[in-house]
Amino acid sequence: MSLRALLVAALVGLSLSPLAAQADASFKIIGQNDLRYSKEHLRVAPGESVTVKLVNKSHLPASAMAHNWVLLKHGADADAFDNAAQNAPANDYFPKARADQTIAHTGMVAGGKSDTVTFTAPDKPGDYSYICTFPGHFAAGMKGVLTVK
Ligand SMILES: [Cu+2]
Repeated sequence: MSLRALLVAALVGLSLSPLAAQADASFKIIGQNDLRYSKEHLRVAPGESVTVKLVNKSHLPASAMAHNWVLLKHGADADAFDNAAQNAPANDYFPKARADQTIAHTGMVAGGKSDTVTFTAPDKPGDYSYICTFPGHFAAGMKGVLTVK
């Protein structure tokens, strides 16, 4: 290999490595009939661009088994949020009045469908809860934790 080729190789390596370090975090989460997310723990870096794709693999009708993915801010009361969600069936069980307590959320996803949301991870390290607000799902354990570290 010539010196020139070595230099080119080194420059290509230098330009690619920062891109690799900045790669977005991307997660695919599946919901079915068992009222659990397939991933109950996600880990991301502070300020990182995060993409979550929620896939509903249930074969039941949407009125019986739909799912969403709602990421709450640190310190938000998940029980109170879920209670408010139950009073918002016309808005796909997403309580607009409490939108300021969320970081990101998908829409309500019917069986066989998916929805994807992209957001910026919080700068503050810590654990952030995510929940499904379809009636009864959070109470049954459809929840998880996104750790920023
Ligand atoms: Cu659900």
